Amino acid sequence: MGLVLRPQNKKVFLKLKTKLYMIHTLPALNYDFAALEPHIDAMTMQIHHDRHHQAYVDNLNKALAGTEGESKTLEEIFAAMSTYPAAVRNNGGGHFNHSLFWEVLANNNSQPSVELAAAIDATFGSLDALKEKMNTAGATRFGSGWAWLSVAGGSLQVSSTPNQDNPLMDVAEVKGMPILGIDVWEHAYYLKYQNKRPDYLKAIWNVINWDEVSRRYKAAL
Ligand code: MN3
Repeated sequence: MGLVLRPQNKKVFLKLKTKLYMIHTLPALNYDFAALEPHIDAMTMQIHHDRHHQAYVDNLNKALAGTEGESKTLEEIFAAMSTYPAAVRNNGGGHFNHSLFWEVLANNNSQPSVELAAAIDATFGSLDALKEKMNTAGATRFGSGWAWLSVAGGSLQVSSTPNQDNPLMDVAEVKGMPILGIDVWEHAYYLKYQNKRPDYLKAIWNVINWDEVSRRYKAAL
């Protein structure tokens, strides 16, 4: 009998511990769900934030419960990503990537800072050339993933990652500090754009928060 009861007691203990150590939480949006209309529709924003992002947060907390990863920041986890289970990679990436995504979007008609604009011109030729390069990276990512603008060694670079990977992970082909990420999962655009990912990628440039991307660029140098 004792052998039967002991695992049950342990299960209760772990459940309590899980509740105590749940550290990751869903960040609130800085704007209304409809703020990015007509380029990104309100229902997509609501489902994307309240359901998809919430699920990444919940599943990350579950995956980390009772492990040493509970005491680590996401950046620390990403640096040793290859040593963690897939659930931490997928949901930790999902939480981080979406937290960044919401902040680099806004309907504020912003432009890159003088410094960022100069770096974009020097690296890609022009802002339009950067947009084209990011759109190609996003459009050619098979299945689900992200297109990234990141900084490494003071230089700008464009890349894409599968699933919820990002350039901070040790498993990324192109590593760096992400300053702009574009979600190319179907859940990011399907209600309005259906299968037309390139149309979504074209439209999203109308709602990029260049003030935030410029701030992140400065911080990443
Ligand atoms: Mn998403």
